[in-house]
Amino acid sequence: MRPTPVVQRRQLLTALPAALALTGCDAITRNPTARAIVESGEQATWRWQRVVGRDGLAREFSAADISPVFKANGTKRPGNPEWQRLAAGGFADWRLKISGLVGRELSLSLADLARLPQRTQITRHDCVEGWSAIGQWTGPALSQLLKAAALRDGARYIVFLCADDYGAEAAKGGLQSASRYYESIDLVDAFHPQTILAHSLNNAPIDAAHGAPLRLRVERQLGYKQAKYLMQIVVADSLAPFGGGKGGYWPDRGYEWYAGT
Ligand SMILES: Nc1nc2c(c(=O)[nH]1)N[C@H]1C(S)=C(S)[C@@H](COP(=O)(O)O)O[C@H]1N2
Ligand SMILES: [Mo]
Repeated sequence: MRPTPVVQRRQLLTALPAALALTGCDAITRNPTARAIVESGEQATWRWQRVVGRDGLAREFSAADISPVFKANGTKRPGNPEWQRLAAGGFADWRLKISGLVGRELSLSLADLARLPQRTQITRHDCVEGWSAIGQWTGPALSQLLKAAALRDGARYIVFLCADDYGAEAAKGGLQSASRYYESIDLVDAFHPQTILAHSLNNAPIDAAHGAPLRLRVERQLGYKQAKYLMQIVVADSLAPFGGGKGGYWPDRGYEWYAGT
């Protein structure tokens, strides 16, 4: 097997934010097949970024526009014991896992996420139930994390698995039970500059009602895409294996998967 040119490896490694806790990194960089996959994944990332450059931004507002009260909707406090245990510990033990079609699986604490470059944006959240609210969200761009995880060829969707079983439906347990909230977006939205994983709302850590400790903000889409209580991100080539196969809790129940505003 031809060794990877040193310069290529260096580029790959310097592209990784130093703050990220890596799992299985050594094993992957030592394995020539895995290494080739990682490198082709970077090219896929690059191609997508070129596409994203043409896309517009959602409107951003000024501090004076921030709603005095940001309504909470859907789950306001997940009932499952794992989330409650994590919340009781101030989310010190919470980790965001990134897995699936990646060259490197990641497991990130809130401190890891806070050490990355942050984006703050004041945007309007529109719920299909007929209310809107303007809030200021802060967190790292999703694109940074996906670059660090190194998407593999075939990656088409980013799937967000949440901690809550929705509403009155019986909790059957497990991140992929039918009652579990989840959402997904394509790579264009995933690499969009306003797509962030927010840990703060209006300069304070997100509270239980609004999705503690971390939620998706994908600003060109409607409220139900803004997945709260994130636990795991899966990079996938198909939505079929998740939930009812339509890419989200509400899309499985008839809502549009692409909920552009
Ligand atoms: N995990 C999870 N995410 C969710 C929901 C939910 O019930 N659970 N509700 C969705 C809907 S319909 C809306 S309008 C927004 C509400 O976010 P908010 O509570 O911060 O206003 O979150 C979305 N994301
Ligand atoms: Mo909503």
